[in-house]
Amino acid sequence: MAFYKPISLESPMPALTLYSSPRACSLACHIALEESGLPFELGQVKVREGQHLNDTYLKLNPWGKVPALQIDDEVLTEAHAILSYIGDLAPSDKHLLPHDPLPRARAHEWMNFLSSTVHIAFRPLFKPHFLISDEKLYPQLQKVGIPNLRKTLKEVDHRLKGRTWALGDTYSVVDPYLLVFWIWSQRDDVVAHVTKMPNWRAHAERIFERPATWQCLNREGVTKDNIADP
Ligand SMILES: N[C@@H](CCC(=O)N[C@@H](CS)C(=O)NCC(=O)O)C(=O)O
Repeated sequence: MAFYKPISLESPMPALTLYSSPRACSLACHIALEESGLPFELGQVKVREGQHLNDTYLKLNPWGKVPALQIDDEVLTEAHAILSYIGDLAPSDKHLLPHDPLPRARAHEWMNFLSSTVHIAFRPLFKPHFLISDEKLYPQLQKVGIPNLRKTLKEVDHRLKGRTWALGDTYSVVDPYLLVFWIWSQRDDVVAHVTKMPNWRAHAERIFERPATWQCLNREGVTKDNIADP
């Protein structure tokens, strides 16, 4: 039972440019592209320097967020959508996104959980100004937000129990997406707020052993020395 139509060998490979910012959620797409072996270019958009709001980038992605993937003359946004696209475009022997319905749905279950719940759970710590204007209320926000973050991250750890990779035995586009939030959870300003997550730690250690991971981190200017910087 195959619902997946392989991309024809005759169809030309699209030109791909990924716009990514160091340590941002776009890192997942960067690593997935590197793992896929597909040719791509990297456009660096340093969010901390406000480059996501400059005219050139806003012309490409008026939403002003990373990641964005330029595919020939189209632009695709949202990490979940870009990872799915990379998984489908990658050579099938890479197995970056399952083809069969249930494992494929599991991949989407993970990616949706990561984008809609895990990513957002960091907001009270990282971007309180997106949620409330009065700085005096930040401690109130964090009083609720930090336990929620802790619980959400613990849930990720729980879901990884007994698994080598997010989907079981095979590395997929979900795994580098998990790595992004692991790195965030180990930031100097976060780590004290979260509990031990042994399953997720072991998962992250496995990803750090893959050459593509450090190739991408280093390409974005992230090293072992600065990986936990806020
Ligand atoms: N829902 C989007 C979220 C994208 C997003 O918020 N990206 C952050 C970096 S992790 C960003 O561009 N931030 C710029 C800003 O805060 O305005 C996705 O999953 O791709």
